[in-house]
Amino acid sequence: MHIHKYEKWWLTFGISSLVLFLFIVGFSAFHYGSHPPTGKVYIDPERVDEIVPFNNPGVQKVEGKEWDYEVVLVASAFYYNPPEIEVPLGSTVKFIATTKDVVHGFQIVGTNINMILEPGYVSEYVTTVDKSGEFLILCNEYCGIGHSTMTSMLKVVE
Ligand SMILES: [Cu+2]
Repeated sequence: MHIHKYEKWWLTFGISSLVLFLFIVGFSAFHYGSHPPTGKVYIDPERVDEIVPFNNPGVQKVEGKEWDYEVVLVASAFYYNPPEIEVPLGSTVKFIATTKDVVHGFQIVGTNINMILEPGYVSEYVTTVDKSGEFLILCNEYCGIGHSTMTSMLKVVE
């Protein structure tokens, strides 16, 4: 069978890009641990305000867990509750977040913390805060007319 040389180049290009993309997906999943929401916890998005722990959003000190603080966060168009988070430097923090309406993002600018919040799912992330200062939290999933104003602030204090 004869294959034209341009056809060969095109096949080589196609197959190489596929292999490259699969490698990038695999590398970010296994090396950086990026993955979709756990899928372990489901929640009725219409009843978020009544369901523990989302009935009481905010920062809570916890004992006997692998982390020191839990930050419970509810996103809805177009704000985060709580609007401001304060945690001490060096503490291990677990973010537990969900959304009441549409898909929102949760990105802490200047860090690699970046979660997608989907209605009906709970997104979680555990991290140790080792830099003090104020970090902007913003929504990076287009969610409607007020999307650009949807922000919160993480304060890491000494
Ligand atoms: Cu948004």
